[in-house]
Amino acid sequence: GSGSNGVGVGMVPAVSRSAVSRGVVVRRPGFVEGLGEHRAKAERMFSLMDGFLKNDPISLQKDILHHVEYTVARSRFSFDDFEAYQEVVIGRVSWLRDRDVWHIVDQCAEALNQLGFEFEVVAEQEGDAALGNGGLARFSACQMDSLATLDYPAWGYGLRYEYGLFRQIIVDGFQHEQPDYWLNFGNPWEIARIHVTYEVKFYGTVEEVEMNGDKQKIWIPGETVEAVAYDNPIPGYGTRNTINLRLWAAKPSSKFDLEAYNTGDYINSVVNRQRAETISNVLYPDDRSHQGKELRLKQQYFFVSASLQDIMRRFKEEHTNFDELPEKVALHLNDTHPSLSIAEVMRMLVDEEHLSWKKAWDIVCKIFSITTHTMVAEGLEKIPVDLLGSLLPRHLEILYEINHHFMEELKERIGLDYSRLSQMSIVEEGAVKSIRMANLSIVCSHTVNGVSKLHLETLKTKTFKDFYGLWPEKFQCKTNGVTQRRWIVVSNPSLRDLISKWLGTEAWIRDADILSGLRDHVDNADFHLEWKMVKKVNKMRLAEYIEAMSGVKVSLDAMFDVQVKRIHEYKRQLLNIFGIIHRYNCLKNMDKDSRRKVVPRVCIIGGKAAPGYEMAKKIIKLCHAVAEKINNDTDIGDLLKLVFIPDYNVSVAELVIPGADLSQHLSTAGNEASGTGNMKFLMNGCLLLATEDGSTVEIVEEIGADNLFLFGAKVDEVAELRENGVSNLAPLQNASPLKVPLQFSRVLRMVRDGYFGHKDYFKSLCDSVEAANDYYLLGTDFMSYLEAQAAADKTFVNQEKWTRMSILSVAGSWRFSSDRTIQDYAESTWKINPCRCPL
Ligand code: GPU
Repeated sequence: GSGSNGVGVGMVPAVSRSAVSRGVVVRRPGFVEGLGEHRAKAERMFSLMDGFLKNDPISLQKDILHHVEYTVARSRFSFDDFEAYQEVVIGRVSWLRDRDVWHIVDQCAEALNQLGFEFEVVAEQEGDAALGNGGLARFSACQMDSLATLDYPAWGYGLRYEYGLFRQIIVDGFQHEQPDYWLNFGNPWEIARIHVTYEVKFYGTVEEVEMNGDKQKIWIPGETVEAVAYDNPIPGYGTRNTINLRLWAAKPSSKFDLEAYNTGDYINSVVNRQRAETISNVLYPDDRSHQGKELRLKQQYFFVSASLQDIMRRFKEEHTNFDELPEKVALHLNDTHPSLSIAEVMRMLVDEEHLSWKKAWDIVCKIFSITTHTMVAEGLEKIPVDLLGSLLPRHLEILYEINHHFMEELKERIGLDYSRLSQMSIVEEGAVKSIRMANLSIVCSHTVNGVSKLHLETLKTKTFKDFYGLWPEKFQCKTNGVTQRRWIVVSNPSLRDLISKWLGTEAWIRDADILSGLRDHVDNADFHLEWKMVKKVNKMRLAEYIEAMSGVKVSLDAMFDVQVKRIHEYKRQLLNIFGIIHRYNCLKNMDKDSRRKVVPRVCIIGGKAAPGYEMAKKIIKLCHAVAEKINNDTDIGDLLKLVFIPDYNVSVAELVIPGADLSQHLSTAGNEASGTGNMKFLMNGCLLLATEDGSTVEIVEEIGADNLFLFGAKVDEVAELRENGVSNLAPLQNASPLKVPLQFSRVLRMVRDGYFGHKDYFKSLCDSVEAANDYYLLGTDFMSYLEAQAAADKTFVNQEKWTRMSILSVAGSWRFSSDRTIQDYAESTWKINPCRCPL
């Protein structure tokens, strides 16, 4: 389901179009340092490759035909587009041979066209690798792209899920989930490293043994599975640097358990062994909070254990002294999901390498850093002690010991303040005793990063206030970013060409700062004309897709208004839908003359709901119910359309984002840690209608408040508004003395009374925003929201002003390139330098 992604898609690895989750691990200082012999060999190979492996169309054709004949033996059979796609990838972009993959796109296109294939069609054969849920995972993919392009010697690690994020299908307006068996026809990008395998152990007991006169704990595990490495190349742009995303698949251990096979129950033994594979089978589809599930914990440890064995093996190949570990290895935890790594490295150093606890702890504290991606404390990961103790008994002991030392240190620093001690403890007492993974990570990491200024401020003053008091220097801000290679170059080729033409260079593709140069042309009439043409082309592409998906014909003169992201109450898709119902009411009450002045709108909503998240699923159904009413009202015609785009994923995003005029980011202030969708729309010249939340605050800093449409309560007003329904801070611009404006009550009543059908089904949804329960302040923010919408309408009529704002948005997006984010991480968190490969 890659949609029509335009030129270029096929040559970019699946993984960089994907959403990958989990940790990013960085190795310093990298590449071939200290490997004189290897370096000489590599250089010789590179120079031979330059001679043999040419990238002209004829050589490429030879390659493709070679593979058709000798790899898949298909020359005598039908050889279709999908196979052509696979062959091009396997034959040409295998990463050991690639040099600057991005620059052979045109040659590949020509080679394929001469063989009778259409390049665009071949490129579309590639589907998404949906190895993550939402913003967190896609941010990892952008980071990998930037790490490669900026020549950093980094490795990414994750799980090779056989089932990625579910496919969303809509039946009668309800979401249904279907498995995404994405590896069905193989994945030509990956290289199975069948010899890179590690044993990962679970369960069992801990025993104390005598060793050289000392007592030593050892773990006698009860179950062993094998982790097999699958490598996915991430080529940088304009560089030979290709980094590796190593994904682990679980396989039954190759060791035979003689006992099991001798009991005579051969069939069952085999079946049981096979169960090991389930560990990496499926991605958990809720994009936060999956607490207390054994399989989830197994996945986390499987991932952590295999990755750390791999990292330690590489370290030990060249070094014998663990004092050097912090010089050579930096481990970055992408949220707390891989934070068992801390206990695992301690176990490796103390139990296996026989370092003293103190020495091991000193080393561990120098290699870990973490980024947290959530605002709300309730979202922080906890692991029940019972579960952990049964699956990883030795790790639980280690965690208790880490906590013991930490508590001793803390008592010395803050005294016997028991309430504070218990809040900061890594172990949470209570009904379900559990391990607080965030506290563990903060204690052990040398740096704790927030993903926007606002997020960091919340971490410092609320979520981790006590830790900030203890270690203020640990807390840093690394505002998120997105890669312009994916979000402009690949997904918006018309804009790419226009930008390059007016800047007179393609250098912005590697150096986003240059984009700010667009400001020089902001008043040029010719530029405006071409700018509007590009948007039109992208809107046509999107309109065709909408018609194909939903049967709804939309007018290109309408404002395309988009909200696409995971469905969450805090992201307030419901506010959007209520706004649409209000707009519908207004239209219905207008006379013909007034209607003529209305700006037509196409409202587009897309996003997946976690399968068990009921409110989110009801929001999807409500969207369809409202769409049915509005879209079939002949009275309304083109003035208002509502479409839900099913199965929102990266491929769909590549189509939708360039085609949007306006995009909505409606989270109640203080809830979205950063947000990255806002940056993608910004890069595509789409105006934002947004609350002052997460990274939007910094977008405002960069482009100015008059170049987007802001609304809603500010972060420091939210608590008071929740309490009392009023704010005693600077009076809200549009504050209404009533907590709930009439317009809001009217819309709510319509839904309650069954105007859109399904009265009973929507009841709990309505209850959740009723004045007494309205935790996310939909009622409070409603008038302000409508005013921002009205401002957007008014501006859209003035196309010159709109185009100016659009240009200034793209110009200001330079600051939200993930290249800037990664450079900041490299310099101030990981302390690594680029290692440019010989060209
Ligand atoms: N995010 Br924690 C997710 O998508 N899923 C999660 O489980 C967690 C965070 C997002 C944040 O919601 C978003 O604000 C942020 O931009 C993104 O991570 C990357 O930092």
